[in-house]
Formats: sequence, structure tokens, C-alpha cells
Amino acid sequence: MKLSASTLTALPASIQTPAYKRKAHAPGVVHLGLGAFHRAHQAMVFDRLLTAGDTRWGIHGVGMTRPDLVDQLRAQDGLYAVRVADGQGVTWQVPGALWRMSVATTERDAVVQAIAAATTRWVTLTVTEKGYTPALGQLLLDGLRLRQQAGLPGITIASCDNLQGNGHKLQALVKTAGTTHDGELLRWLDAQCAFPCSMVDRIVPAATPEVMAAAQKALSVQDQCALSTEGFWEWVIEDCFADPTDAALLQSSGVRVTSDVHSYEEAKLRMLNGSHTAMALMGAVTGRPYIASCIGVPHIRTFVHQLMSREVAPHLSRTDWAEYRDALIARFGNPYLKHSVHQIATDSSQKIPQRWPPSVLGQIAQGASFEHHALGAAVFVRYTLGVDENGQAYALNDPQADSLMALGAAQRTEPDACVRALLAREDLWGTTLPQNATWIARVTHWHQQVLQHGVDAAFQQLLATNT
Ligand code: CS2
Repeated sequence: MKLSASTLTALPASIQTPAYKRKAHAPGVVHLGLGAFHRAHQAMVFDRLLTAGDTRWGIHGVGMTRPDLVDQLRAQDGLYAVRVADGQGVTWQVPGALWRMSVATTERDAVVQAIAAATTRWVTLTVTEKGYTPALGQLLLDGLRLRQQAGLPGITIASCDNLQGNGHKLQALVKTAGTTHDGELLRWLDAQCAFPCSMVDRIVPAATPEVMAAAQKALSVQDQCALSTEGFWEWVIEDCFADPTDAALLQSSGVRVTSDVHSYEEAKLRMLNGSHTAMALMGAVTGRPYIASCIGVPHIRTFVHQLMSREVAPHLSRTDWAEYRDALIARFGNPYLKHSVHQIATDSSQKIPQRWPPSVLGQIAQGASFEHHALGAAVFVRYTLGVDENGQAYALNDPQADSLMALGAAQRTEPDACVRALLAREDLWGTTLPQNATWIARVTHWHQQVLQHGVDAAFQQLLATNT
């Protein structure tokens, strides 16, 4: 038996299931990007609003890259189980907010119509860093144009990706899709639609067969879309909504609505995501499969602690960073989250720019050391070889994979030139760092250590010289 609307009532009583009538209304939210993150984060917030009796938060979910996932979710009526597990305990829940599904590539018109539907009040997005393409701007603008032409009110369009100022970036992308004939549409967009910035946080690894097996055991039905996550979740969103009454509603379900999203975004990107990328590359090169297997190693744990305390925190506007850091280290160690280092290393070329350079530049401006980031960058260079220290080959899953591997291959014969070539890339490091001789020299130094003695020895050497 499969999890679906008809088997929902047969689930064990301990599993929390939707306590409201699903699909009685048209969805009020169109969500782009149906990956694990959305389904175990925002879809559960909207599930809470639906449980509270507000029928406007059903989701029309749009798969941007994975038609197979949309098929599986359709076969389960949009239902899936989420295991919420950490030191506090283990519970299973089946959120019920996902009511409709489409595939962006093959069902584009359905997506445009959904954005334009009178019942739609929000569009939310988790399309990943590389998803902010002109095609995305065009898709949104096409839907919004129909709304404007039909005389419908504007909506809230919330980017929830790990990009600094994500709302501003999305708004600019949508407006760029407009042509010279779209003057009126763009004026309507500015006046009626809201593009709040937001920071979303919850660690949700991609689904694994192990989680599916655990779901089968807990639910006694098959669930091909089951997910695993931690208890912690955070959603901080700018107080900027097409319908201002949404602020209080979101707050009632645990979302933080504020005028200062920036400080939360920068802390999350540089502390959480910055450490994630460092550990992911380190794990990939040393053959450690999960974040928990990295943070459990004393010298990696100390490295991450120091990276955050010494090189990231001094440049944050968030003042409670020490508590934030300690909470992150505990979250990274969650044994239930088999968070694959290769999953996090995916798209590193798109992630590094938000995660590392701002802290390095901050240190440079203060004349302070950036050795931890320099070692991280050296490990990134080593990572582009595509083979770990045990001789196991791995694929680079990155839009820049070919160019990175072509540059990275040179480290076998001309390591220093290779480091210079990879550090010269402004798409990764921005415009200032590629000109900084000290940065280049320190990354070159650590890269030499990594090649000669291995990543672990380089980490230990850094910690020994940097007490
Ligand atoms: C991770 C994030 O895959 C990655 O790049 O760093 O998905 C991370 O788990 C989330 O941002 C946590 O909120």
C-alpha cells in the first residue's frame, strides 16, 4: 500500500496528519521548486496555517527540474511523511498543504495560469542559486501580466533561496524580463506586488532509501517521497507584503516578520552555509560522507568553531553570534541527518560567492587573518580534481563543472599556476579578492600543504599554528 489520500486514515495514531479538509479550495500559494527543503519547511508552516482554519494556504507546487518527483507526488496525492528527529526526540508528520502539482518545463502554461489565478495570493521560490535565470523572470512576468490585464490585485512574491538580498534580486530579474511595451505592467508591479527578502533555515537532506525504509516502518505504507529533517526551523521575512494583514498571520505560526532581514541573512549565509561548504569540500576530498561525520572529528570541529568565531563573526551585524555558532555546531552533529557532503558541494561555484568572500574581505579590511577561509579555498581547488584522497573518483555536479575541472586538472603538474587560475575567477570570488596578493599567497601555501601532506594534516597544522 502506498501513502495517498485514501490510505491517510489507516496510518498509526501517533503520526500527525492533516486535521483539515484538503483541496476544498483553490490553492492560494504557487511555490516554484518542489525539492526536499520546501516540503519540510514552508509547506509545514502553511500546513499549520491550514490547521488553524485559514483555507488560503494550500500550495500549487511546481517542479522546476524533476518531473519524476512530480509524478511520484501526484501518485501520492501530494502527501509525504516528514521525520523530525534530533536530540529532543523523533516524530513523524504528514503535512497536507501540497494540493496541486505542475512541471515547469512541460506544463509552463499551467504555471502561468496558476500565478494569474484570482485565488493566488503568494508565490514562493526555492529554485536554488543557479535558478535565477532570465527564463524564471519571464515565467513570473507572464503570470503577473495576466493578473494585471484581468484587473486582479498584486501578490507577494517571496524568494527563499540562499542569496543575500534575495527579494531585491528576484524583483530586478522580473523587471528585466519586461520590454519597452511593458511600462504600465512594471508600474503596476511596483505599486501592487511585494518582493520581501527572506531567510529560511532548516537542514533537510535530499531523500534517501534509508529514510524511505524508515517511513515504511513508521507508517506501514510505502512513501517514495519521505523526508528527514531536524526540529529546528526558522523563517525570517521582511515586513513587506501585498496584503499587510499576512504579517500577523505568519507571526502566529512562528515566522519572524521584521524590517531587518539582512542581519539574519548574512549570519546564516556566512556561518551556517559557509561552514557547510567548507566541511562539504573537506569531506568530499577526505572521503567522509556526511556533515555529521565531519563535525564529529575534533580537528574539523575546532576548525569550524574558529572559522565562525574569528573570521565570520567580526563582520556580522547579528550580536548573538556565539549562541548561534554553538547551536549550529550541535545541529551539524545531528545523527539522524545523513546530510551528504556531495549534496552540499553541488553547485559550489554558485554558493561560494555568498558564503566566503564577504568574510575574507572583512578580515582584509581589518588587517586580520583569513587562514581558515584560505585553507577552505585550497581544499576547493583540490576538490576540482574529482578524485578523493583514497583514489575514489566523484563527479562535480556544478554548472561550472567543465571549466572548474579543466582548470583544476593542472594542479597535478603546475599546482601554483592552477591555484592562481582558479582564484582569478571573478564569478566565484568577486572583483577584489582576485587582485589580493596575500590572499593568493595564503591559498597557494595551504594548497601546497594539502597536496603534500593531505587535508587532515593541513587542518591540524592550521590549528597548531593558529592558537
Ligand atoms: C546547504 C543548505 O546544500 C547546501 O548548500 O548549505 O541547503 C543548508 O542545509 C540550508 O540552507 C539550511 O537551512
